Amino acid sequence: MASFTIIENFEPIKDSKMLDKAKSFNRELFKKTVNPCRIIKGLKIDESTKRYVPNELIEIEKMKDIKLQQDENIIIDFGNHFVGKLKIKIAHSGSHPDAPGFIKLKMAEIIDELAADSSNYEGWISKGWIQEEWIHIDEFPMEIKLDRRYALRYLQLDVLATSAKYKIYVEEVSLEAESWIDFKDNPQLKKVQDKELIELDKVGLRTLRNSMQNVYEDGPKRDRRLWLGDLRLQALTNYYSFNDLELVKKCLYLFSASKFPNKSLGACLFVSPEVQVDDTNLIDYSLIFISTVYDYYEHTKDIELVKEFWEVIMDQVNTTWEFLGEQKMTNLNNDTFWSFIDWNPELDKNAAIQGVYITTYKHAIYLANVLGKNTDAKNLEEKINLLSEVAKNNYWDEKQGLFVSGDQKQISYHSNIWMVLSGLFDQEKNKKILKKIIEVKPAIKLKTPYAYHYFLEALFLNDMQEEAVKIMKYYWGEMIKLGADTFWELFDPEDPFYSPYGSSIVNSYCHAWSCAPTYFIRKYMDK
Ligand code: RAM
Repeated sequence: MASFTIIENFEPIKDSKMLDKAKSFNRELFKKTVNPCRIIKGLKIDESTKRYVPNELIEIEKMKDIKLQQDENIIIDFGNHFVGKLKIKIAHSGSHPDAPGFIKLKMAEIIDELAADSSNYEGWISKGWIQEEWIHIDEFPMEIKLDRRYALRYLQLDVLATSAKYKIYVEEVSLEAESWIDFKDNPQLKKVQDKELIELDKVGLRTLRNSMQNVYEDGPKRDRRLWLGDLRLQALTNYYSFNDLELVKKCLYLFSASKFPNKSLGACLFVSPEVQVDDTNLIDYSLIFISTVYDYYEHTKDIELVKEFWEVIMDQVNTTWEFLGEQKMTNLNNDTFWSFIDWNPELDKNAAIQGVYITTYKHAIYLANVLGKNTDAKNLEEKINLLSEVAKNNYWDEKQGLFVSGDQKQISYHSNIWMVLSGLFDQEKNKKILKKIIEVKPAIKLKTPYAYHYFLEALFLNDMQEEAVKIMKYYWGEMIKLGADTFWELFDPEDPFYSPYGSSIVNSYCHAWSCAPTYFIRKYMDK
């Protein structure tokens, strides 16, 4: 099911002061030249995982010996996931070329993307995200410097045309990797000895670095832009690893620089050629802005920053409050894209959203008290009391000992996780709920590392570290077993090719909302 919004004649409010502040953080990205490490000849299916794996590996020194004729290809492996610009020198062997060469380049984060045929793509998000280029070569050798930045580990070159008189080969190839973070900056774990956890942390860290570009991108292959829900989790992980405060501030200012006409913050933002909020508003993402400022304050105790954003925070409180109407709860289905929570079309989101309201409004109260905004704090407290009352009366099912959502009284992980996070009940009861949900294994599953992040948070906050580590190893660990160099946007261990977009070829395989292991390991276990 397609999930997008189009608003006709959309006219965002611009805030030039916020924009100038955001711009003051602009800086050059760090660069590093990466050379390939091996050649892959052909792919085959691994029967146990149903995923593609290399058929044969060839040393990189032999790259120039591989002369390709029409309909042949070469796969170049850079050994790990990088984000940057490619340089390729293509030469010929044989007679003087009597016709242009015609090649296709395919850039892939994981091997399976190479095997997918983009001409069969029928998903509902744009085909433009598939990383491919078609190039004519009129004169050999030709040095190709791709302008477009790509996210890749693998580069496949298909020869679409030569002539009977000559063959094509790759003489040189390299990648200029880019990141907001210096490539030398590699924060190490101090205490953790468990090898699986060390590996999870490493992959999480790489995921974060590769998506830290001119903004916190959700994924450097797709959507290559700033999303609010993603930003919060990236910033949190960053505090415990690279600890770069500038990019977080830059992104907070950017979101505040272009808003919806009612002052609500958009779910995501374009920064180029000009900063403009997208015409998508997700109620949970607007609310999560509050928590992103709260987290920043908790980490830095920078009261000045809270002051600067207080008005924006209260705008989010007011617009989201209006959204609730008389009942002080939502009652919406998934026919429109009004909230996110997770990429699970079966999910009834209403209970979970109520949990997001209470959680984030509590963060707002905390900040109101920090600033001494007593009237705002009192006002927020009244709202929270009402929301909590409504939550208990409408979503709590005493008999089952779980929260349920919607007319069908749906049981999901999501409703229970968010209600636990909202602190409606005490820790003892929260533990019971979390244990029960693990035992019940609801049919409505978590489909993204984003949703899993909040599951881990609920477990860690309620003193259930053992269960959290088990889940971390099961979920993120399984991605590593399947060959992940960076963590993926979407993953269901029981349905590993899951995609809400109509095809997993457009899934992002370096998606920074999935760095949870790095955050939780460093925050709770590496002390
Ligand atoms: C997708 C992206 C992004 C997320 C939104 C809701 O487009 O994966 O990360 O925040 O969905």
